[in-house]
Amino acid sequence: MSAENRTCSLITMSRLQNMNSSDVTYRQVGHDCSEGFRTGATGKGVFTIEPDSSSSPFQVYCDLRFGGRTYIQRQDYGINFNRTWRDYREGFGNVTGDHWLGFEKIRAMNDRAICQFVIRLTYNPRCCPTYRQANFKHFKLTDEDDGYRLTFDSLTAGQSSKNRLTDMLTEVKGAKFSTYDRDNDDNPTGSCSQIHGAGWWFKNCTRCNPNGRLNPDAVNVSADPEEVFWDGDPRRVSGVHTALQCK
Ligand SMILES: [Ca+2]
Repeated sequence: MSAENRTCSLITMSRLQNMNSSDVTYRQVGHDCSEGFRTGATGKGVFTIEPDSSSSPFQVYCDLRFGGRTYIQRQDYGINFNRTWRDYREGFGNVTGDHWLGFEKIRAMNDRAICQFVIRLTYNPRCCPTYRQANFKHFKLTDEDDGYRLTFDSLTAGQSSKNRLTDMLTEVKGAKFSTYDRDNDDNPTGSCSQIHGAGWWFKNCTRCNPNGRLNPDAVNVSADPEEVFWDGDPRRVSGVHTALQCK
């Protein structure tokens, strides 16, 4: 579908109330949330998108500010992210709350678009600054046979220094994804996914664990390898939001 046709296909549908989530129809905003932003959609919430490479539309959580971001992961409430390879491929959770969108949907969205990978951590206590963020340019994943290998060009310098998250991804660039039931890491004697209780792009192993177990009410940094952590950051993470912002 051409960009013009995609724009013309913008469909405004009311969110239908009092129905099961699987029956609810959400406004369609085009190929991804970034296109929704460009065509005038506003707000934050669940919308329907249909990437060119997808066989059918699906629901995503959009933040229609800052260029429009499509969430691929959200962790605020502490659902279990220690899941199987299949779960990470197909997605889990609910887009209205904590979820992983799923590699096949992420790849469909990213297939013909140039996207930034945006990762934002929020903290408890909620104080100065309340979040830190890093944006990585030209995010791409390889296919399942190649282990959904993580590639990107570089960290952008878009954030002010006080809100800039330390770069913990460049050192795992090129790594395959691993889950507890599929060990693709560089640790010859063990499973990084089992050590850290999470799916992630591990080498041997990691200095960040955004899919680890969340403890939103805790204040001090934990030494538990299965909890969410981000080296270089002295505070306990209370939320993780990961999104794509595409052109
Ligand atoms: Ca291993």
